[in-house]
Amino acid sequence: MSLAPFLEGCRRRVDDRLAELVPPPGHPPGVVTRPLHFALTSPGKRIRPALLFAVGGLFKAKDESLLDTACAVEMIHASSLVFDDLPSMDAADLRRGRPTVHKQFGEAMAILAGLDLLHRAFGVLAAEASRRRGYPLAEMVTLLSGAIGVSGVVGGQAVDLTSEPAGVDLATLEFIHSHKTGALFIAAAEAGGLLAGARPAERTAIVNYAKNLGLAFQITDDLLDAVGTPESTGKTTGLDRNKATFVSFLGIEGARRLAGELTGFAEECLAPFGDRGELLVSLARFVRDRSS
Ligand code: GRG
Repeated sequence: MSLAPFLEGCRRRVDDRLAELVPPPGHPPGVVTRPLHFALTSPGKRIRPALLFAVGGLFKAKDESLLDTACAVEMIHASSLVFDDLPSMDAADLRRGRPTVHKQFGEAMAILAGLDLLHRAFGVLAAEASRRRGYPLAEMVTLLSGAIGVSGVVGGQAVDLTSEPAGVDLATLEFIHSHKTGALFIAAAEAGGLLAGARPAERTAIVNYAKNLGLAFQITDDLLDAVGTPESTGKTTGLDRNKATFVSFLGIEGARRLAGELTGFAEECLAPFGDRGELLVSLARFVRDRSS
């Protein structure tokens, strides 16, 4: 299958299911269900669920066996965006072409909605395990909670927020990005492999692919912050102006080159899968070339 219809199909399936997994916006207490609904159902790319589907599909898992886990990953991602946009973090006003959750609903309700989403994700996994015999709940919770915590997204974000730009070297920058962004890409890919029963060597290849992909994704994010506009990206741009980024280290062309190299490495990790890896190759190229 070519990438565009695959991404569109994933997005549609995930959007439909996400809307079922949260209470409708009018559900009491509306003060928090409205921001919760808004944060989750606003139009994101759903690339982490797509990665999970693509990896699961590589090992012949059926889409319906992947869907709720993919939605849980998207809930974790959506909660991280709500927190990231807060005044104490990135202080962003625009996300997915709309005002950020705290701008629209206030900081306290944004925090509460983010907390609901984060915990709801694990409730979704538990519900899935009670429906599906053999669902690897313990491994999945270990995988996703590890990706979120201090050894993953939270750790990367903490170093990012507390580092003085002048004191950040390339190794620190790679640490920040591979944790705050890469960890959830890796977990999404591993979750697909786990659900599909991939063998250990296959899972290692997939993790190496996702490491390169996640880092490339953050570099293209840095590029979009530097050269994109709020209209083209749907979010506040220029937020990184006083931060150390791959663009500030390498310049626009250098950052583009590095994103290209990393997606090339990601593709090399797929060699053991031959033609079956084509969709994941296309996904890597999409990440390299994306404009939003
Ligand atoms: C609750 C997991 C969790 C963490 C709390 C706030 C925080 C600690 C970490 C911030 C992590 C973060 C938001 C990193 C940036 C990742 C990134 C490049 C986001 C943009 O992702 P896209 O482009 O967004 O996939 P859409 O809108 O398409 O979903």
